[in-house]
Amino acid sequence: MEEGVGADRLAAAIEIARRAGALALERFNARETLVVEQKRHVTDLVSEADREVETLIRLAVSEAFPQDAQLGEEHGLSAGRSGLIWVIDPIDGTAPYLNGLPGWCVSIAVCDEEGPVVGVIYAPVLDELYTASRGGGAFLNGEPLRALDGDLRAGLLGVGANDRVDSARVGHMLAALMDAGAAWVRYGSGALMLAWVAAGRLSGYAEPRMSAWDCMAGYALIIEAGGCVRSFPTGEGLQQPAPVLGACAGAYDELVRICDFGSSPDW
Ligand code: 2AM
Ligand code: CA
Repeated sequence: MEEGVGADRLAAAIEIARRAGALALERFNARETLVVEQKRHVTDLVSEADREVETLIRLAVSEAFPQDAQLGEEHGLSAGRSGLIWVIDPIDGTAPYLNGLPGWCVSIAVCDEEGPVVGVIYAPVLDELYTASRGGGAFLNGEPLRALDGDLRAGLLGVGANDRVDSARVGHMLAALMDAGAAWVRYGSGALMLAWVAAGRLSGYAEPRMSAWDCMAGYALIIEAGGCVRSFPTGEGLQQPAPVLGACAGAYDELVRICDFGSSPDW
């Protein structure tokens, strides 16, 4: 990658995430007027707002970086030729969003073959803007972030699970975490909970099956805040769901063992 590519994309991603967040917030404040579709489950929803916000983001990216590929939750893949791909979740935490809860965000990452180059997460209701670029550090509203210094029990642990994963296995994972003394919480937006790992608010975050748009921006933040992440497939693999695990360095290995994602292809 040529020098300065990340800096351009970071500045653009911040500006675009703020505009996308403002539109999402406007729709959130009038959410009773939104047309909502249930995809598979009461936690798997999509609204006009998700589609409209992703369209705003994609048009802005196409205008600024027409050579870059894009992959978004609602509008899929569009090819590029720069080796960089924008990975977009217009609203992560659609279920909290549509139920009037504050825990949702816009998540935008730019990735290359090695993983995330840039990550931006904007939570409009909380007025929190998380930003990171490879080698450039992670920040919350401009203040530097560090992951927790401690083990799994040094703070709360974020967890997530959706209706596509085996409920009995989720039960076993939660039981094993409790037996290990972990105090788990679920907030409904995987991206935002990954940002909270970077911010030292959570010791880690584990979810058996997530998509790239749910986790790549959060991963950029955790890596830059000194934490560890389970690598997500790149290239074609970016389009398939995979287990997600991000944690402070002192909790990571224990979480890998307890969650056992590596040997569980049937999650
Ligand atoms: P979303 O709100 O963008 O759909 C919560 O556990 C996390 O799982 C959120 O990041 C949520 O993202 C995601 N999620 C919800 N349903 C999902 C599904 N069926 N497959 C993959 N991820 C899902
Ligand atoms: Ca979404």
